[in-house]
Amino acid sequence: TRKPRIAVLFGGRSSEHAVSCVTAMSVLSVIDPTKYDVVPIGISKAGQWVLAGQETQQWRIEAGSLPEVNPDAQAITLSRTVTGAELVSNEPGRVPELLGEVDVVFPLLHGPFGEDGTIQGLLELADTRYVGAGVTASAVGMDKEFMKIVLAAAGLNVHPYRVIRDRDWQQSRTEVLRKVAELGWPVFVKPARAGSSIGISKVDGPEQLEAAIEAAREYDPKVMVEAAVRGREIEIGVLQGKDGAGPRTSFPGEVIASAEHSFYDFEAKYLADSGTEVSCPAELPEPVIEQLRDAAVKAFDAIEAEGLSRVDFFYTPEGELVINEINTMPGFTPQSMFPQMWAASGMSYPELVEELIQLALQRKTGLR
Ligand code: G1L
Repeated sequence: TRKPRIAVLFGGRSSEHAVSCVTAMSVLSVIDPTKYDVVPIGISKAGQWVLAGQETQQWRIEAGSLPEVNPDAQAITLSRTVTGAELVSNEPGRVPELLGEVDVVFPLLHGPFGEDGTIQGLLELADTRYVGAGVTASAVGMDKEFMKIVLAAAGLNVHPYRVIRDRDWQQSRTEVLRKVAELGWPVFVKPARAGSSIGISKVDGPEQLEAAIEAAREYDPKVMVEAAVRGREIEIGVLQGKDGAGPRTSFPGEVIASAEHSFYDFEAKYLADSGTEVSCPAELPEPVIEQLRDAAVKAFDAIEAEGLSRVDFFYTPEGELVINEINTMPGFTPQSMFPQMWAASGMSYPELVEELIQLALQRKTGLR
């Protein structure tokens, strides 16, 4: 019997192309080659699919720096161009053909065309198993408005927000600004559907608001404005249960931001040694940990997530838990919060990757 073939899909037409490349390198380095055939498939920034080749030496990057990305390269560029890469296709028509030969896909793609359910839809159509959330959960997890609606409907404590749609911004700006001001200050202004922390600003008063909305609109015509919550940032990892059992939770971790970062930003989130610390298990009273685990499982089930999710909370000085978001595609290098929390809970990075592959292999394809 042949070994299961695992395709790692990375790169992609997103602002997090480089982060995805780094993550793929980490994942590829821990997949057991005696157990699986590994097929690294890169997607260039221009959207070309590229078979990246097996020589993992080429995947090494200089410590602490992001790989260079050549926007119009035929291949994905890491520290240098991946040589020997074969251009798979420019035409969507050949993509399912390629995927048909694969047992499980690791879709390490973020943002529009990756985390939003589109890749998952392509994989569903190709009857190909994959790691992580399905179409609906990916789409809901990507859209901060629908995420909040679903989480609130599940009885979770969501903090106040306003959504600014393109038409409202074009036609009733004064009204929009007035509604946002009702939230009080400061507020966080974010693109509603950009995966990372890109396009986000903290706004301390009305005079900075329009500029912040325009900045977010660079990434998405739909903008989410959230009331700031004072409190500790506590996150928790959720893994789908085995053999139909309920979801499992890690110990909660605490994000401790350094002085250089006004909040948990892009750099702090994805790069090692950039001034953010993870403390896991977070120092919290036992009943609060229980509440967190319970709320995280509720969130996971509410969006019908599969595989894995990181659920982020604020723990206020009054002892209240507010859910900030559920992320179906969390940062996933060994230094990222999600793997760190599982490591502190007794599951190493290689074990975590193996667990996700096993969960994906057990999935049904086709109608379900
Ligand atoms: F495949 C998984 F496991 F579902 C998965 C997919 C994507 C886990 C984590 C991620 N994360 C990312 O792709 C990223 C946050 C590195 C963006 Cl590129």
